[in-house]
Amino acid sequence: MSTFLWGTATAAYQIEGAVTEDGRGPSIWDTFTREPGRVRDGHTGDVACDHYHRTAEDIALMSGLGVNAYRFSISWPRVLPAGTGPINPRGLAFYDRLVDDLLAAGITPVPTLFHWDLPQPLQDRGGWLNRDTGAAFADYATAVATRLADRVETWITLNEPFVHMAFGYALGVHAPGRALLLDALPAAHHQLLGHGLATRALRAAGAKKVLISNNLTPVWPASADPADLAAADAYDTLHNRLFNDPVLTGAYPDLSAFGKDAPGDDLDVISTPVDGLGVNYYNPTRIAAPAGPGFPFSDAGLPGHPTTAFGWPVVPDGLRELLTGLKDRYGERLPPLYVTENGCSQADTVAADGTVHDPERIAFLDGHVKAVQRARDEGVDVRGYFVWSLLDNFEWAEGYNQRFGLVHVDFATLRRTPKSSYHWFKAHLGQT
Ligand code: PNW
Repeated sequence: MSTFLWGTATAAYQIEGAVTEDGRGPSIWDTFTREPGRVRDGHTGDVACDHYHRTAEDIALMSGLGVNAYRFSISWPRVLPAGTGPINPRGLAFYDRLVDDLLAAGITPVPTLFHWDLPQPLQDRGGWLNRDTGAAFADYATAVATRLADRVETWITLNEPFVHMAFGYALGVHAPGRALLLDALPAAHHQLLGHGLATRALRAAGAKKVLISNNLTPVWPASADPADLAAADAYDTLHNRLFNDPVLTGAYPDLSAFGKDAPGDDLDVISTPVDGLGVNYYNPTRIAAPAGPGFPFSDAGLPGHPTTAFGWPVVPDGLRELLTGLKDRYGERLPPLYVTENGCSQADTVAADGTVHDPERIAFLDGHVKAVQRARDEGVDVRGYFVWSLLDNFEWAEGYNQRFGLVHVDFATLRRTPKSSYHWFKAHLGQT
């Protein structure tokens, strides 16, 4: 049995800052954050947590926490400033050092290759609406793995292709800010194609384990009314099955509820076997029949549960339900599962005595870690759990206004202060 991975997760644009340093090229988030009205309070990732200059301090925080793994993302425009073409040696060297420093601290590095920061030059050619972006992604994967796969065993291709398609291309609330509604579906297909091509490229360069991280949600119909049941099925198809089925079964789900055919073929590439499925879980979704024209469902909200500062309902058993539901749906085809993100936003401040108290986060983590344990007791092969996030960071369209960290960051001084949840997590690690 391999060691259970206990870790924290971050993403490059959310923590690194240093956006023009050492030859990094622009990403779509550099562009998007500069457009008025896109991000709350006009915040950008220009400085973020300044992790680029503070990796030693941040690794020490992880050592102090006692985790054995760290999920971070690699900034594509740091490694390939034009998206394709020549490697930027200083960009790649940053991750090379990070990997060495993590290993020296006894922490297993788990890099994600794409956490939404597409090089702007690729967006200028259509981004993920352009099939060529899939091939460019595989070339980038080759460049990174050729350098790091001698020390990095486990890789994640994409982070949450659903959110990138839905928020970035369908609704326009994330970069690149396109509001194409269901015409965004090619962005799903080309991300999945990129995933499959990158999986092959990673293996060819020596990677031992390849995962994809999908954000998944149990879908609860608002009632037993057939219209609500059909709407819930449609939502489940779009959010969960569109990104799991092609990878795990080699077939797209039926999209006729959306009036759409499968967004492409390439299923032999997309279904290249993976060694694990990364599961990012935040909450279940309650769905009712559509309220008007547009999508064939509506979000019915989930009253009667505590909520996070983001307003997201807190339903720990939803994680057990999700994990066991994956086993029920995919059976023998389901690879080992890794919870690659789970966490909550809470508004915390540093008290006069220098401490940060976040009891809601402790309750959240306690409930969800126990839910993972129940899923394992029910026979689901879960091999890791990563808290989102190590640090308070740039929360996309919310800027710095939502805090997900085990460690508080004062964005004026960049001072890090471990919260009470950090001390709680340290004391409870390994109890699953
Ligand atoms: C994830 N939703 O995004 C991302 O992977 C992280 O970068 C992010 O900071 C974290 O969760 C917290 O938001 C999500 O609306 C964004 O369902 C939106 C949703 C879920 C996850």
